[in-house]
Amino acid sequence: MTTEAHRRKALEEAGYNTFLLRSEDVYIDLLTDSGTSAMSDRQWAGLMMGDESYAGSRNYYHLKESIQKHYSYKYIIPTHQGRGAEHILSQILITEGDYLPGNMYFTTTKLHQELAGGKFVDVIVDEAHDPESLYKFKGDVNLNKLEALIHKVGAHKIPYVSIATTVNMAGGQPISLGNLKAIRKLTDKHGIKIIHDMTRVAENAYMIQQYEVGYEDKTVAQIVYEICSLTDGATMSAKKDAMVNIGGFLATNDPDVYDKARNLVVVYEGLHTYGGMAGRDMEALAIGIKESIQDDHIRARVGQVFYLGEKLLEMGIPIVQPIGTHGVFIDAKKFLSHISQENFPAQSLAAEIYIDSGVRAMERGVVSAGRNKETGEHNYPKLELVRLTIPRRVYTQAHMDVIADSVQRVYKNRKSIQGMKMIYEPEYLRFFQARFEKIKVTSDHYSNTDIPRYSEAQ
Ligand code: P61
Repeated sequence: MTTEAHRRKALEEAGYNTFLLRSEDVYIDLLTDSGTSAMSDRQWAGLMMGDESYAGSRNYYHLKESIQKHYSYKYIIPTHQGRGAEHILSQILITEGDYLPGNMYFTTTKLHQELAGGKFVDVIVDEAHDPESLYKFKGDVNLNKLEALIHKVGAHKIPYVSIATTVNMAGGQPISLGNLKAIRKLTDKHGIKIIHDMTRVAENAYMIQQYEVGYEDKTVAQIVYEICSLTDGATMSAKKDAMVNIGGFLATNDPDVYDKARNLVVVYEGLHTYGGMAGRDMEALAIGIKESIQDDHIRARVGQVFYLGEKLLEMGIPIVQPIGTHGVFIDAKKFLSHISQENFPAQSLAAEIYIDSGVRAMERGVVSAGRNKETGEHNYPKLELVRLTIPRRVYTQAHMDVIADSVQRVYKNRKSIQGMKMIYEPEYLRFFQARFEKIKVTSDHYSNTDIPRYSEAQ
């Protein structure tokens, strides 16, 4: 635990960017669920069975079997993490001038598509951009939008449709199997592939089991398998669902894509039987995959996120609904309605929560959305969110209570919170390293600045 004075100094030194804080200055770390989950006793035992041979490690074969058995894909290539797989796949499948429709953008996925010469097109349902819509499957694709794009640019300009399970930027929202089957039908008609960003597929499957008619008696493992079977290939950041600290892979059913990927991976990651991973990490991943699709595990995992979300809703805090599966996403536009989007409300809110309690959250709004490649202007997403991300098997319900109390305190004093200006902006994925300054109050814009902060009021 740190003092408020300590946190104020630490955050100022970090340029008001929670990515730039030292973890030692953080009390409860909700920056991400990526690589931050706790490995099980079995996974740790797996580390001890690491076969660190340069080529043909035993652990690679175990990982391959685990992916084939649980995820259905035929060919696999380990990579150091998700973006390593995105890079290789984008370089192979995309040519200059191609269009990549998807169920909302993800930062690294879109960047790799652009670096390969493609243009991302959002074809998600409109409900996904509305934090208050209670639609259960906000990860669904609007088939009319997809069909319109195919007619406009031609199927030959669309190498694949990107389907994420779940949709991170929409607030951890699932896609339904009914929708995925309809996408499969449409893409089959036009000879277009489906590439699956399967980073949180088990969480998505759990929501299907809970809400989609006809799946209530299926296991999460069965639903995961069915989702994967409907797609042609996948990129995976194994640091989420599969609960390893590092790792990922690229999977495909297409022998030609596999051949090219097997060759390209040796340029950027490592030999095709380890990609970017140590043997021991491949072993922990092979075991983590199996654990991640167990019903009891996933119910407890998503249940904890729901516990926090429901608590915040009871407190009247505006959050994205339905509650997501890997975190609770605060609607910063509504929370800080006096700060205009160009002054980064979500960035400002994440900073304020950290100062209040040492809870580290992440901005998912205009800073994350970057700039329009053609005009150079900021992209202004409809969703301006702060993500409270819950690592798996790490925190207790008591931690959730501490988090909710902190958000409530900040909410009570919200009118005193100021916006920010960006003073340093890196070229790629700017949110990771951008720096900010608080805006000096010069007008009556902040009408309630006389409300004392919680600590001052005490
Ligand atoms: C996260 F702020 N996610 O949620 P890699 N697809 C999807 C992801 O969620 C994902 C990757 C691909 C992170 C880490 C992170 O803008 C950010 O293993 C749905 O991280 O390379 C990663 O997988 C990429 C945080 C990534 C970000 C990008 O916290």
